[in-house]
Amino acid sequence: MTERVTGEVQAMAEAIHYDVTDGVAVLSICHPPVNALAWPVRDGLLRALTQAEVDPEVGAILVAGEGSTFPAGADIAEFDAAPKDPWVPELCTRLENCAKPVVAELHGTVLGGGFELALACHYRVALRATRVGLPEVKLGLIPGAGGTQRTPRMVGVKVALDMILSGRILPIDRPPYSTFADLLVAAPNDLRSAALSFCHDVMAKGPRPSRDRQEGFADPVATQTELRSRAEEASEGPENAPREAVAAVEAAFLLPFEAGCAFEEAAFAELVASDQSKALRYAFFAERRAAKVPLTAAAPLPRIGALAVLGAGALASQLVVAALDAGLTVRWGIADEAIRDAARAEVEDSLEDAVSDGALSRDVASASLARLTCGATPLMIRDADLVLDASRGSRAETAPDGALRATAPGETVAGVGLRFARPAHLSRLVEVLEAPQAKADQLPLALALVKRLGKVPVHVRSDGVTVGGKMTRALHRAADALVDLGASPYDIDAVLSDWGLELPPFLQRDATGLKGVGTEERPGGGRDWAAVIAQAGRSGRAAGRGFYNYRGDAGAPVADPLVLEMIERARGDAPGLAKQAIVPLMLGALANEGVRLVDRGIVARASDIDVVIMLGHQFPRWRGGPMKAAELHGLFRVIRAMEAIDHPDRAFWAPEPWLKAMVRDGVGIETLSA
Ligand code: T1G
Repeated sequence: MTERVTGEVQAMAEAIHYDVTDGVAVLSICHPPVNALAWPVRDGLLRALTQAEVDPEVGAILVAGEGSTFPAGADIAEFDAAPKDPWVPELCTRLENCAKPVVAELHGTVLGGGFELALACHYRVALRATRVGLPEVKLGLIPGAGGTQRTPRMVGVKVALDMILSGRILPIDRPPYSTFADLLVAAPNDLRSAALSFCHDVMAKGPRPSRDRQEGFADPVATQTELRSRAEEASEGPENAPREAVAAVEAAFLLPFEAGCAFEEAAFAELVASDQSKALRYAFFAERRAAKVPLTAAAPLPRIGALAVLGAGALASQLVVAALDAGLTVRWGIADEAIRDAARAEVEDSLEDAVSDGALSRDVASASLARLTCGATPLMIRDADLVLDASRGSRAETAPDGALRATAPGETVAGVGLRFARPAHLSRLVEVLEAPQAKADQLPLALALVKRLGKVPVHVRSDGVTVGGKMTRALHRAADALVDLGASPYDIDAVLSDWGLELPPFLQRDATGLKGVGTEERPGGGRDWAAVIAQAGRSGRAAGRGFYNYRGDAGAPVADPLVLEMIERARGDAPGLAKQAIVPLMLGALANEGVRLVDRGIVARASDIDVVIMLGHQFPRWRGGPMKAAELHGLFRVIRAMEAIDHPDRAFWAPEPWLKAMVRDGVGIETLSA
């Protein structure tokens, strides 16, 4: 008769269920939605482990996750507070030092600290569909619970650094990641019985600490070569975590395990306190906040299986690819048969390119194409769950009532419009524009479609002008004002490019084109320098010269002394502007504009603005977006910089009351919501 002792270990947090079956103590983690290793889980696990170690009935220990996944990592929200013992590394050490064999039962997405916990267990039994990864670098961190030490010992520095530097989520049932599993189980219903049976098999064998494994270091010469090249690569980028990750993995190769862990711990402590990691952790939650479908959804959201896309232009074609990538069935409505065939061929080519690049497997590409039907619009609409109209101008298709509109720049929406950042099949951002007269059920439907496409929706109360457009105009207005004050456009671009802007304002305006940007005099005062330059027949990059000259085939931008002369002539005397004022003034102007957008209820919260600018306007994610960057730079410094300049456009540069209130109250950008 199987002796079953079931119950909560005394004073153990609710997060761990403890059950002994046939001599195996099963420690089940229950902390939805992803079993993040929050303090209750860590505390409960430690207590349960202690209980299992002393229980004479127990010959082996099984650690498992309830619900959708084994732990998907440490609790990211906890990093902004002082660590609360036991911390994840301590837990890993306790698991690895356990005198009884410890087995991890893996399913779902086993990431970060969850993966490190699994490696600290002596053995791993995994569902074939399990995916693993070390995504800490996406948070400006490195694995901080032994991941940089145990992983290379098992799979070598190349695979370990591929995992750590890419942060990718990987299939455990494929080499080399299958090295992490001692047993792979195909059917979910068989996982527990297989894991329990494996526990019995290893009871006699005893523990096998991962830290004692050395197969990953079998070729020291190749290891050293790999480490050197990775160190060079990592030194080039602006982010610190990749550099620290390479150094920590090198420590694993050169130092004893404990010393390597101490190195990792010190590097982790420095990174977790850094502005880069604060910005990246903020970005993680900001995207999820933006994507929440409002609870006011009148009717339950429909299952979106078949999507009709109308139109034959580039956007429609990109939307078709995005929908196919998301696993949807696509019914592509194009009236003209010749255009239809050409459009389908274009999508086939796009998928073929993805297969050639290794981005898609042949099977996936074929399965996607099998889900694509092209035809006359009325026919394509008939069996679709939802219609997305991306048709344009003369080729506008007859969209049915209730169709969602994929809008183009400059287009005004009557109900709800989806403004996809381009290229729509690659970019993750969609600004969901809700005009005042939109019907109640359109917004939740639009948000649900964007999420179903695997993209990040940001809800914007506007009938056409996007948050991206408003913030870009604010950046240009600020950049022009700095030129009014005596700065050169080339210095402004250089300073902002060094700060991290991939496309600084004057290069950006050349790329977009300078024609028809408006009058030279700005309404609030100061000049629109793009209009001044355009007046001189310099219309931008496409014409070979704008603020810059564009040389050679690559069109490399080169500063032009004639432009500086033109500016000096038009500007006359100017007070002059120190280069170190450029960043705080740029951040001040953007933060001011962001506060106005929240104040007017155009967006629900400041972090939505950061999501738009990071995902759709090449703002460095490790800066967290303009609002977070202003906070990290120091709102007081930003406000002082704005108050210190004497520019005629006073309304634009006067610090918004909310910004001042945040400084006064010592609160962060996350608190800024409509
Ligand atoms: N911590 C806290 N909350 C988390 C979380 C985490 N690690 N992961 C997810 N959530 C929340 C998320 O905010 C959302 O909350 C809900 O769970 C569903 O998430 C020590 C230092 C696992 C692939 O980086 O990649 O371990 O909005 O919408 O699309 O070395 O979540 O419902 O309130 O994303 O199904 C490393 C991050 C941490 C994994 C699931 N781990 N998470 O995707 O759901 S650092 C990660 C994900 C670390 C160690 C280091 C994804 C997912 P809400 P979701 P999903």
